[in-house]
Amino acid sequence: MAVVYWAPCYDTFLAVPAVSMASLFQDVKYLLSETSSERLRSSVAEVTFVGRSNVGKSTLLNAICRKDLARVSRTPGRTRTINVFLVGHHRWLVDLPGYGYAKGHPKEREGWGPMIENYLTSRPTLQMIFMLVDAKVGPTQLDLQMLQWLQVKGLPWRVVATKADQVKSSRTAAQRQVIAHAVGMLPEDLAWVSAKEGLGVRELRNEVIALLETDPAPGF
Ligand SMILES: Nc1nc2c(ncn2[C@@H]2O[C@H](COP(=O)(O)OP(=O)(O)O)[C@@H](O)[C@H]2O)c(=O)[nH]1
Ligand SMILES: [Mg+2]
Repeated sequence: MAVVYWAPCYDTFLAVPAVSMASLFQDVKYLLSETSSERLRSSVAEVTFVGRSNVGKSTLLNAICRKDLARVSRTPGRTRTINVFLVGHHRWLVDLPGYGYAKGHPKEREGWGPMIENYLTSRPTLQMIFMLVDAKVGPTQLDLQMLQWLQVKGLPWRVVATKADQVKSSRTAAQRQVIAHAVGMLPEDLAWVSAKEGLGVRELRNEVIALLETDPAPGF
């Protein structure tokens, strides 16, 4: 439940969350790594990031959190697990393994699908799946397959185009349009970010904060 404060200078009640997510976001901590979503406990709210390997996920997560979280997820064994970062009280940022990486290891790749799919379909408090695609390359076949799967499952998603600094400014509008069209979004709804140059990072951070500010379910 949000705590409702009476603000005398306003002519209405203001619902102010009991915790200030914006301030908690300054102290994001690594919480745990799991291979099975069944062993994950409940959260109040969580958002997750998916994308193919090398799309810039770790770099973007670091930029959003203003912290070197990637160091943790790069330690051996953790690149293929569900990595949970604690943003606030039972509020999570969830880093999923990159897909389409182990070209030569089909057996390993087989295992990632179910891990990712089970996680994505078993979290009632999952507020948003940020699906990262490379701004210059555009969505790959695998990206489009994942997106289609998210839509079939009725899961909340939003496409984030990464490494936008690699697209010439004269090409930006056209490339944005191409990607948006490919993923079935309006160009203005496509998040356009460059972790390297900081473009769009603050907006994305604010979006994550707003998503995680959800009130806990009764009895949580
Ligand atoms: N130019 C550019 N390169 C980036 C950006 N973000 C990440 N990279 C580079 O892309 C490569 C893969 O990034 P990483 O975050 O490890 O990708 P991940 O495998 O998806 O976690 C690295 O060499 C990064 O330096 C960006 O915004 N701009
Ligand atoms: Mg990574």
